[in-house]
Amino acid sequence: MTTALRFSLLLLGVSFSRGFLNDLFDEEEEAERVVQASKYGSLWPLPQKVQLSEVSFKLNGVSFKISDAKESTATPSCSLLQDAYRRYYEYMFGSFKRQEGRKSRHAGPSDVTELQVWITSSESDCDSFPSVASDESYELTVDQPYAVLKAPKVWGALHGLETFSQLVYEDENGAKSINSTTISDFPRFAHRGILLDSSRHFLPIKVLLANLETMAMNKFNVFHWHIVDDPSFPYLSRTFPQLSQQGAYHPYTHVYTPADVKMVIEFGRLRGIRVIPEFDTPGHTQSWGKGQKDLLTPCYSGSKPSGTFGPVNPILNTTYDFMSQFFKEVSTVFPDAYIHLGGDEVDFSCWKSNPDIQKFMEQQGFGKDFTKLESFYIQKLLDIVATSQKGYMIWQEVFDNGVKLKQDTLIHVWKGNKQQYQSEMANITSSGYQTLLSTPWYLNRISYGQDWKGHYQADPQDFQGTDEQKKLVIGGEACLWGEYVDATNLTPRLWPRASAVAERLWSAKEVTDINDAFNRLSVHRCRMVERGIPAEPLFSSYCPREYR
Ligand code: CP6
Repeated sequence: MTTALRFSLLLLGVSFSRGFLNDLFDEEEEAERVVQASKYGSLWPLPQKVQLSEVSFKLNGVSFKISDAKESTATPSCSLLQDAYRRYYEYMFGSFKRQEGRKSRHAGPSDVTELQVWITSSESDCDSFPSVASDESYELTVDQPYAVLKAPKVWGALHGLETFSQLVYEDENGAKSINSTTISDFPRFAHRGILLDSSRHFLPIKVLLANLETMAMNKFNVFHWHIVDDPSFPYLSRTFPQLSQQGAYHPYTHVYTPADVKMVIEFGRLRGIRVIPEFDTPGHTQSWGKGQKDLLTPCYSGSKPSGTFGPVNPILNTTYDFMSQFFKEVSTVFPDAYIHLGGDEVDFSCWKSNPDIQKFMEQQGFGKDFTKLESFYIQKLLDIVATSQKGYMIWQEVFDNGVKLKQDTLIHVWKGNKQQYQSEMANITSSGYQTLLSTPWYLNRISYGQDWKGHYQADPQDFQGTDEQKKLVIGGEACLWGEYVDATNLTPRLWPRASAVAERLWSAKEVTDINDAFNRLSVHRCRMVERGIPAEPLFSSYCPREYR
């Protein structure tokens, strides 16, 4: 049988079960080779509880409405919801509108004519920022004449709209259809993030927004913005404009102005996505030194300064004055309750070479242990940031070095092989700290073949520990470090590989069937393509509407 035939069957979506297909085609083919219909259609990430029926309804693009339910606590002035209704209407009927054949059709008795969105909690959160504690749950009932989407808060409604749009398919005549369905859904983990690095290469706002849009399609809820690093400093600081004037790749074209940053934050908020900036110190700060005199440690060659600079200079009061002012600004520009403070990969060789640092080490009784100096710096930085009422995230080294941390500190695991990251997660949680995993999800690393399967199989709670410890794992992040990534290749490198991480972090722990995942993800990827996102293919196949 031809791939084309299989695919047209696939497009019939949820109305065909696996059993039906197997009866028709007696030989079971390998999932790597041919896309087959999943009984869950193209739902991605898979909701917690799904009841699908074979009863199908038509949707009429002319008359179909998404509207607030009468009882909803969200008002018509909630532009977050109104914008989302418009977006999802466009995704469901946008390309359909331009096709012929449905103009003459009037709503029939078998139509779903409306999706009613019912916010049930007294506070809809319409004008709030999402947080780690936000309720993202929703319940969706598709029936005729109405489908009903119930959610305590707008955040669940956003996810439910995405799910509803994923249930829509075209029948054999190209008519938009949806099956009678009941879904009850909520995330397994509260923190589901993507890290993008805008320092190795400047990432235009357009690319950042397209990524946020795609994150929403995959129910990700945190954009970890690794905004500055050694190579460039594109963040335009109002307090210290010389940082980007001197440290950006270009002082006007390769910077994020306050207006740009605001736009990214609001675009994310409207999709239920938090924006957590990372200002990584004391290492990874070469670009900071260009616009801020005396911030970095002068390295020595013998008894003379060599002209090069190392990590932030931890022995000067001016360093901490600068950090106080800088993070005061950052904590007002970014509304999220958390800031990522980095603290990874500090190279001690420059500190070792500097006689003033050597003297300071002696005075403090640090001996030759430079992790003590690093901890001294981080300790002071954490105290500074804590005064601005923010929580902090830090890379695992800070914990490894024994820095005293506030109990609500989030420790981000990024290093090592599987065994190493598992024992790190066990250590962190047995000390009572919350943690996040990234080690298995370095999507900047590429290899030939279907590496999404490895990403899909990693589980952040897979380590030795009590239930109490497992509860301290609040999620994970897929990372796309920027050394080899700019606007030309970011989207296909990230998607749909990050989608594998999305399902691991959203769906129930038991959702591990790799063949079913392949079938659903293949169609989900085609949906992203149809929505204008150049997501790369999983394997040989084609999409009903190819990327143009
Ligand atoms: N930049 C910063 C990086 C990395 C880290 N921090 C990194 C390390 C190893 C790999 C990829 C990225 N480029 N600031 C580590 C958290 Cl494989």
